[in-house]
Amino acid sequence: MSDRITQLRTDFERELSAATAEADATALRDRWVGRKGGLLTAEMKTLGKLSPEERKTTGAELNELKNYVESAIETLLGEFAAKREAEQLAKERIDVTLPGRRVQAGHLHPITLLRQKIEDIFVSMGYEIEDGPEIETHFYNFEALNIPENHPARSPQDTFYLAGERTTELALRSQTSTMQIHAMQKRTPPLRVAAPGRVFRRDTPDATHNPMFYQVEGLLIDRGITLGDLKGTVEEFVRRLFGPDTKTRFRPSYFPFVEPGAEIDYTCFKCGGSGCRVCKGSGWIEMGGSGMVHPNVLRVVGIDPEEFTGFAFGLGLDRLCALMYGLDDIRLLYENDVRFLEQFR
Ligand code: FA5
Repeated sequence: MSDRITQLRTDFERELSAATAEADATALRDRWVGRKGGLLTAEMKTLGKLSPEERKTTGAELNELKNYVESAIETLLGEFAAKREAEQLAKERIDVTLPGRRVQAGHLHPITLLRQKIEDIFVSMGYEIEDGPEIETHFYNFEALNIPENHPARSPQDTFYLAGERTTELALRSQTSTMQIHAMQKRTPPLRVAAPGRVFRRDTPDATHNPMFYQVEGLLIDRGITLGDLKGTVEEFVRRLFGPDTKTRFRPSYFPFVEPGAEIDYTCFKCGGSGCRVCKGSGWIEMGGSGMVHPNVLRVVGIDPEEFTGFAFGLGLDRLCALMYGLDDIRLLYENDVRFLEQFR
């Protein structure tokens, strides 16, 4: 073998062992066997200058070297490609034995849980559950409920009017008592209806007040209904909701749509009756209003007050919820703090 070819081979092998990256291998290929400017390609071109005898042996040796160079570079490129593929696979590897990530499922709001419980109690006592509008006309908000023109409840300081003006016909209902009218318009007595829903008032928020809160209205109309039936029903309702130990009391009060009227209190959810900041020292918390349906209200919906009497009551759900879950502030219910809500899962 000619010295020249031996030298070329040695040079190539040194460069080959120095190639540590895929780019080195491709550069090596261009440098040695590239179609343009490849070292061996150029060497081939010099064969023409040799004698026919020399050309034969040197040509064969050169060819052999070229094949060797090509296959060595091919092998090296193959090794780099395999390495690249293995790295990619390692990156994409999934450990199927790892524990899964738990998807957090939603759950019902405490007010909804209480509402469902209350609906169940009313249904078991023979009441139909009814839903109604949150935006009402003057007729349902005031007139039909026997609320006189100059009553404070009509004032924009208490009621949210839709255009912010008292003269507007439409307002957000400030009590579920509007549902008494809807219920009686749809049915003929005897009837029993319970209507839970949202109500709105311009109240300053504190531990027992929120501008948006929930009430449930109960209404029963039949022949010969008395105040005793009202008391018995409310007491039974509270016992079924909170157990036999919860005490209620009735205080005479005025609501234009009942006569007589009474406020219903129950033992304070915070102190249990001894007196605290939440119940302002009295030991009692106001749960709702009640009374015997006013004859004027019955007449508005075409029921003869000489033949039928009935009672109605409206309870605040937020305060019932506070009692049930031992909350010391009803505003917690509307802050949407997940740490609070998660406890009702
Ligand atoms: C009424 O709303 C009458 N409609 C109740 C009624 C119905 C009387 C049927 C007669 C016959 P009152 O304004 O007192 O009554 O409200 C009833 C209850 O709602 C209150 O006892 C209280 O538990 C709750 N409540 C009132 N204002 C708020 C408020 N801002 N935030 C949370 N709860 C409230």
